[in-house]
Amino acid sequence: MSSRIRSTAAVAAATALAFTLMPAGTASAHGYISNPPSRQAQCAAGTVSCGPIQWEPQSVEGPKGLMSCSGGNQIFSELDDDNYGWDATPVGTTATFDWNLTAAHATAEWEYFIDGQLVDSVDGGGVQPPFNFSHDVDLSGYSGEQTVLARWNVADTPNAFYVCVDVNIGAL
Ligand SMILES: [Cu+2]
Repeated sequence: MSSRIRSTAAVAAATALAFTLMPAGTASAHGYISNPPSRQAQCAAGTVSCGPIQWEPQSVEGPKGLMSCSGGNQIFSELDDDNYGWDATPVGTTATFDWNLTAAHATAEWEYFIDGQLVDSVDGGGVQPPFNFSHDVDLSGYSGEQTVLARWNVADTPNAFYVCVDVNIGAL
């Protein structure tokens, strides 16, 4: 076997291993909140100028349990910057969050936080959600400009998807 063929075989083996390590059915297929426009939705719409997140707003995936808008992904680090120029969408004391999925992962639950405090939790029942759905979240304990951190906890992987949405509560 020539060394060239050997190295090709090694690359093929490494590629096969990488795919084995990925959760089933991933690639770049997941989901995010499209409205009110989340930080990654604003990147995708060109409302603000962003790095690679503009091409894949659905891909903010990280280990469960983080409280970070980027899900710990350094390549999406602008999502963690509260002073990046995000639009804060006026909402009432209840806001409707519209999710847009590109893969309907079986879901443990969705969680909504403000300032690290759990505001609402929606049970996913461990089943696949529809590709588009909405949650009405009671924000009446808060007012003014706030950042809502949503976590979508996948039922059958160790991971979650992270979405931050800037809102102006009570302004609508
Ligand atoms: Cu996915």
